[in-house]
Amino acid sequence: MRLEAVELRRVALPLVTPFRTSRGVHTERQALVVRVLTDSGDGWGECVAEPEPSYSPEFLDGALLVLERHLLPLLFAAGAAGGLTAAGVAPALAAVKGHPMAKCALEMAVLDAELRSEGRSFAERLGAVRSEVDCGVAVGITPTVDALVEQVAAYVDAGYRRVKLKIEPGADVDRVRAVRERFPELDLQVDANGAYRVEDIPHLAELDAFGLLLVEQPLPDDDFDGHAAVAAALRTPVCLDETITSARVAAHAIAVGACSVVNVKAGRVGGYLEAVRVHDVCRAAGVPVWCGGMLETGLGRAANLALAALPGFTLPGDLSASDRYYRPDLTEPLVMRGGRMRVPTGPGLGVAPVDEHLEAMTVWVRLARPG
Ligand code: NPG
Repeated sequence: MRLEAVELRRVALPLVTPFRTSRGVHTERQALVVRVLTDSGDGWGECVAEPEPSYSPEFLDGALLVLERHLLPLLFAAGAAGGLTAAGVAPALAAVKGHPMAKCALEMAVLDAELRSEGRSFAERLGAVRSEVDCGVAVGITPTVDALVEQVAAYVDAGYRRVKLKIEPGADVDRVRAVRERFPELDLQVDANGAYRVEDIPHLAELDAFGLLLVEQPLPDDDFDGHAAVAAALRTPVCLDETITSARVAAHAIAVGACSVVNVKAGRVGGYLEAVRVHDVCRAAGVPVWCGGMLETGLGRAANLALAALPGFTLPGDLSASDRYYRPDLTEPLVMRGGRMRVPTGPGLGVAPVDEHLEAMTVWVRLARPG
């Protein structure tokens, strides 16, 4: 393919329900939507970096700067004369260290363009083996325990098959106990986004009483030894999210006993092709994986549905229907039926922005050309 131009677009979508984590409150999702224009047609990508560098060092304005100043020149150098492939994007951008979410957005858009022109879906290309995936939902930290139980009840009524509770010191054991008492059979897990320290291990061990599927990222990103200590002390399986930045890191984390489950997010590891490699490494080691979410619009969520249909994704992901996040979504809504969502089968992502929604949600748009 020949790369002719890249459109960068800042979008803002109000969230249906404010979402609070140990890192702060989200009331709207701001994202960067990327469109690559090639001689074989267009492709769409989404950059999941948040406005603040609080999930990881990446943030939206930084992603924009690195895209415009560093990544797009490399991508144009690789593709303006032809020969651009999705598999070639990561090697072409490798001279820039870090910035996985910005890189993921470009690779996703090129992959979408490539697959649309071939008439193949993301699911087929990534190696999906299922046509539907189980839906999970992530519930933020609510002002009260009662409000939490109420929110969980609404999601259970809507048909979600597993619930993840955000926790932090001071909002953990009592909340999990309250939800467990009301829903004794519910598939339940917790996510700390690194809010605890090794000194908290005895406290974290109290979570063992509630039959959780897993505890996600209890300690800071770089604490492999600490996570291995948590894993040794708790019966509840330890899952890693922020720590896992590549397939190589996943292999290391597993080897040192830091986790027995992995959350896979394409943005965190630099693209959907690396996300497949994380899946492959984990599967070879017998470690189950599930698909994480970053409040994606319908674009990123469609790609996540394809990823979550791979054979090693044996746990439900943070994959919820469009109406749990946005009304309307950027794309046609992705809907849940019987607690499951269909994996898109159309060419590329199988979804595209609805023009009218895209216009309404656009904050600004810029077009970059080679040279
Ligand atoms: O359903 O997309 C979703 C949200 C799942 O809790 C979720 N994501 O820490 O994993 C996380 C959290 C997140 C949200 C991370 C936004 C980064 C941005």
